[in-house]
Amino acid sequence: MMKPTRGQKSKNSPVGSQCVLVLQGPNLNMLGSREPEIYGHTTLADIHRAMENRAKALGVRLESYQSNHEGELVDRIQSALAEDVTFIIINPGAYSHTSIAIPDALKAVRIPYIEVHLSNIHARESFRHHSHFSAGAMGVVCGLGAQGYLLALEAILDRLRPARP
Ligand code: CA2
Repeated sequence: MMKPTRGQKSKNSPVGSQCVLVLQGPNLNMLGSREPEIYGHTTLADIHRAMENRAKALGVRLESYQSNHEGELVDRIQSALAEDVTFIIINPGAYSHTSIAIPDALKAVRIPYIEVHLSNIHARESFRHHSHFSAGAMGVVCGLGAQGYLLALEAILDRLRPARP
């Protein structure tokens, strides 16, 4: 039998033992207080609360982490290995367009991730059109505001549900 790769637990793993890590990049701590015309009025705490409620209802653990520093995000991804994180949801913020170290860490730990952007990066300045995270992502959600995080979580929860006999 093939061993499941990291992040893809065997069909027999109980849903309740699984953990989703939500990573937020630089400046996203200001969400809801600045530039609401681009990023909306919802705060990071609101987003995490809504995600936590949804995950809890299905017995899935959710961990959230925001940092303004590239190395700290790399460290957090590396720590996820020891914590048996099953999936990652990440909005890398401006690091989407500049970082090699963070996507390298995601590749190294082999934990599947979904990339989320509040705004439609393709409808903005050309330097935002390319993300170093997209090619390695399970999926990308962009332009749907705070709802994007919940949609990403829903896709993950769907994949965690035990297969029907
Ligand atoms: O649309 C997104 O989610 C972005 O990842 C947000 C980044 C931006 O650099 C990316 O191109 C697209 C910026 C995050 C800044 O967040 C703020 C939130 C509130 C007020 C000011 C900045």
